[in-house]
Amino acid sequence: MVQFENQYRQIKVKIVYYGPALGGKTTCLQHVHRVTDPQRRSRLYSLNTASDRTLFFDLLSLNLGRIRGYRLAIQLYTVPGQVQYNATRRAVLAGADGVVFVADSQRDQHEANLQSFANLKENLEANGIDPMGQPLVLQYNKRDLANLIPIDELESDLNVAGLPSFPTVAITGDGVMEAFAAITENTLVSLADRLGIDTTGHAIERLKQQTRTALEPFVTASAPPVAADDIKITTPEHPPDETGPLPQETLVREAVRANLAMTDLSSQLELASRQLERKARVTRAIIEFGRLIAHQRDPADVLRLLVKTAVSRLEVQAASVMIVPAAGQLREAVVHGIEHDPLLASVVETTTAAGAVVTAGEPVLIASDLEGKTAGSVQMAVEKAGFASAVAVPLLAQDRLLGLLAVYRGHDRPSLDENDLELASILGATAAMGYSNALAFRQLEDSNIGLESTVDQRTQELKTTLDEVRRLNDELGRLDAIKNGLISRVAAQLNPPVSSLVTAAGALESLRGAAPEKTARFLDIIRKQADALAEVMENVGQAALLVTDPGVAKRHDAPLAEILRRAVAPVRDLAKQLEVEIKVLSPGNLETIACDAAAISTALRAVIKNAVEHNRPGGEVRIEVHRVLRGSEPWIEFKISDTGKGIPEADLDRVFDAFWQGAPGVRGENRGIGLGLMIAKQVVQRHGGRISVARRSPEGTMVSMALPQ
Ligand SMILES: Nc1nc2c(ncn2[C@@H]2O[C@H](COP(=O)(O)OP(=O)(O)OP(=O)(O)O)[C@@H](O)[C@H]2O)c(=O)[nH]1
Ligand SMILES: [Mg+2]
Repeated sequence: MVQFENQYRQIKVKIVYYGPALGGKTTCLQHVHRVTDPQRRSRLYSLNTASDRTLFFDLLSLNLGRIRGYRLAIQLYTVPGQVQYNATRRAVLAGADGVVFVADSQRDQHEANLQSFANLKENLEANGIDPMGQPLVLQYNKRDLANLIPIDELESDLNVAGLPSFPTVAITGDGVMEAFAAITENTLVSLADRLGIDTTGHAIERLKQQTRTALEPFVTASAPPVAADDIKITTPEHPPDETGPLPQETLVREAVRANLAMTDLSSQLELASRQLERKARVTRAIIEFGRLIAHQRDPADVLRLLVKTAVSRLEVQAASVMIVPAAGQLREAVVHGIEHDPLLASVVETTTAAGAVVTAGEPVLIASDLEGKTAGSVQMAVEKAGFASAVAVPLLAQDRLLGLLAVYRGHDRPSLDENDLELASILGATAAMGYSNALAFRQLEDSNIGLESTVDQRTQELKTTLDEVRRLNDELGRLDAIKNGLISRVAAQLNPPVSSLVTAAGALESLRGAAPEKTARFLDIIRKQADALAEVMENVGQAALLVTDPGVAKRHDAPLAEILRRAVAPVRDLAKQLEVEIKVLSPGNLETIACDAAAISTALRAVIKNAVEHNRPGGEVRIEVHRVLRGSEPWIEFKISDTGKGIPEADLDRVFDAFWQGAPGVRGENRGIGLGLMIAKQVVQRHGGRISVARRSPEGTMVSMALPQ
C-alpha cells in the first residue's frame, strides 16, 4: 500500500522480493543496493526474528519524477524463504505495491518454487491484495548452475499470466537490474492507475520514460564490490531458541511489524536529518544573503548579488533579473548564462511570459514532471529555451512590483522542486526589500545634493544682495558727506559775493546820475561777483546732478571743436587776469564724439580752470587733443598740462576727492568749492573713460582725460 509522506511531499512505493528459501532474494537486493547507491547514502537494514532475516532498504537516490507533485521513492524488502517463517512473510507482504518472485532454476528446487508461488498468492489474498491485479515480475535465478529447469518449463509452470520474466544470475547481477526496472515501471503505472491518472495518455508515457531514463544507467552498470558494512543487522537481545517451539504466529507477526516500524522509523529519521541539514544550510545561506543585501547602497549591486546567489544556491545554469522601470514594461537588468531571458522572448497575445507571471503575482515552478502545474506560456518559453525546469518569482516590496527573478535548470540535473521554489521566493523577497531600500537611499542622496546646491545658491544670492546693500550704504554715506560739505562750502562761497554785490549795489544807488566812469568800477564788481555766483551755482547744479543720477551718460554726437570752445571760453578772462596763456593744440580735422556734450565741457573746464588757477604769472596751460587706439577702439584723449608748482607726490591720489583743494593758488586764495575735479572724474567715468593726474618735470601737472569716441 502506497505511503504518502506529506511532510516530505513524497510517495513511498514498496517492492517485495519473494521466493523459495535460498533462491537468491537477498543476493538480488544487495545487488540493487550496491548498484543504485554506490555512495551508501541509504543503509541496508536486516531484521532478525528467530533465525530469519528480512532485508530492506530505501532507494532514495533515484530520481523517478513526480506524481501529483509528490516525489517518488522506493523501498525494497526481502522475506525469509523458509517455510516456517510464513508469519514474517505475510507481515512483510502487507502493503506491497509490487512483487519480484525469485525462483531457483535448479531442478531439485522446482517443487519449492511451486510451493512458494502458491504461498505468495495465499499471503497476498490474506493481506486483501488481488494477486491478479498485483504488479509482479519473475526471475529465474541461478542460471549459471548445472541441472537447470528449462525456461519454457518454468514459464509454463509459473507464468501462465504471461508476466515479464528474466533469467538471472544474482551473484553476478546478470538480469537483476532488468527485472528491477520492469517491476518499478509496472508498479508506478499501477500506482498512477490507482490514483486515477489516465494510464493511456501522455502523462503515463512520460512517467515510463522517466523511469527508464532513471534506471537505464544502472542496468548497464557493473556492481561495485560488496562492502563489509553493507548490512546493518538488528538483532533481538535474547535470540530465540531455534530448537524450541515456534512462537505463536500472531506474536511473530507483531514482533516483525514492530521491528519493521522501528527500522522504517530509523530510515525516516535519517531522511529527516538529511533534510534538516539541508534546511540549516539554506537558512544560513538566507541569513548571509540578507546581511550582504542590507549593506548594499547601489540598486544595481543588489540585483547582481541576487543573480549570483540564486545561481550558486539553486545550482542552476541560467538566471536573470528583470525590473520594471517607473510605469514601464519589464526589462532585463542582470542576465547570467543566457543571452536573453526566455520569458521576455516569447509573446502570446501581446503579453510576454514574464508579464503573465507578474500579473499573476505568485512564484511559479515549472518542471517537466508528470503532473506539474501547467503554466501555459511560461512552460512553453522554458521548454523552447531548452531548459527542463525553472522558477520565476515576482519581486515585490510593500506590494509594489519591482521586477522578476527567473532561474533555469537544464535536463542534466534533477528538476527544480518546491524547496527550490521556496528558497528562490525568500531570496527574491529579501532582494526586493534591499533593492527598494537602495532606490530610496539613492533618491534621498539625490534630493540632498539638490537641497545643498539650492542652499548654496540662495546663500550666494543673499551675500550678493548684502554686498549691494553695503555698497549702496557706503555710497549713501559718501553722498551725504558731499552734501554736507557742499552746503557749508556753498554758504561760505556765497557770502563774499553776496555782500560785495550788496555793497556795490548800494554804492551804485548813491551814484545815481553820476558820470559813467564813476559807476564803471561798481558795475565791474557786480559783474565779477555775479560770475562768481554763477559758477558756484553751476558747480552745485552739476554736483546735484551727479548725486541724483549716477547712471550712464546720455550721449549724442557732438563736434569736438564745440566742446573745446565751451570749455575754454569761460576761463579766458580768468587766465588773462592771472597772466596765464592758454594754448589749444588740436589736429585741424577734429571729428565728433558721442557724449553728453554739456557734461564733458564742464569737466574739461574744471580741469582747465584748475590748471590756470594753480599756475604762475607768465605760465601757460596747454590743451592737447589726440585720437588714440585702445585695443581696436578709437578714443579721444585730452591732455591738460600747466606750469604751476605741481601737486606733491603724496597728494596725487587725493586730487579727485570732494572738496580737496591742495595748496593755495597763484593769488594765495582758493576759488570755487573744490568739486571741480571730482565732478570731472565722475563725468569721465560715466562715459566709460579714464582720468589720471601726473607730475610733470621740471614743473607743473598734467591731467589726462580719455573717452571712447
Ligand atoms: N551460483 C549461484 N549462486 C547463487 C545465485 N544467487 C544466489 N546464490 C547463492 O545462493 C545462496 C542463497 O542466497 P540468498 O540470496 O541468501 O537466498 P535467499 O533467497 O535470500 O534465501 P532465504 O533468505 O533463506 O530465503 C547464497 O549462497 C548465494 O550466494 C546465483 O544466481 N548463482
Ligand atoms: Mg534471504
